[in-house]
Amino acid sequence: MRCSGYSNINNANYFVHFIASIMGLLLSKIWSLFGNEEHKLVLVGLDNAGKTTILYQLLMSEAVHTSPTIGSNVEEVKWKNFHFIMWDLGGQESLRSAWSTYYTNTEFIILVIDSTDRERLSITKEELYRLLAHEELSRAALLVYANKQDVQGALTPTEISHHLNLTCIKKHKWQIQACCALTGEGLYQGLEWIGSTIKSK
Ligand SMILES: Nc1nc2c(ncn2[C@@H]2O[C@H](COP(=O)(O)OP(=O)(O)OP(=O)(O)O)[C@@H](O)[C@H]2O)c(=O)[nH]1
Ligand SMILES: [Mg+2]
Repeated sequence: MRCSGYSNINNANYFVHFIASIMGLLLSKIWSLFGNEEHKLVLVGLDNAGKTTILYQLLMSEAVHTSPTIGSNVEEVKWKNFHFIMWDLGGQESLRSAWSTYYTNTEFIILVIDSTDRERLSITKEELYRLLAHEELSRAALLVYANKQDVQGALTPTEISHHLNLTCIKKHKWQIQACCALTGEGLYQGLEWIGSTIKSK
């Protein structure tokens, strides 16, 4: 009799824990639907790719005058129900070794590419695979912006995808999006993909 009483208490405990975890899940889903959850994104890419231009285009809907970033810029971007914390990292060679200090809790890597910079695509590729191998980015998804599509002769997303071997990336969700940071064209399609990736989690 005592044994069965003990097991009833145990069952009741399990039930309470089960209900509590379901409630927790529901609350976190509702919390994220109302845009209260922050999502950390890092913008990486070689110098002159257009990262800072993209960040301020998303923030202010205009093309700002930029100078090369030394260190980083960080801004909160609210879009639809999403609340993004966007870190824009300086892309000069001497600054790239510091990128990894920004990776903790990153949900999305945004790799910005100057689609006219054919010569340095192999360097971008090296940097891409180095960051994808980083432990702190093992769960991050990758959005590639093929920027500067307004310039004649710019590589297409398909060509860039081919050069970077994107189809070989299996451990990370990824997407490539053509864009022009000066006009903002294509930037929001990229955010749409990020939004749908968040919702599918
Ligand atoms: N034509 C064209 N120029 C662009 C575009 N996006 C950025 N630029 C220009 O490219 C130059 C570099 O842009 P930035 O945003 O400063 O580049 P960045 O990636 O932040 O560079 P670092 O801070 O050095 O890493 C600037 O002169 C921008 O105006 C674009 O879509 N089209
Ligand atoms: Mg910059």
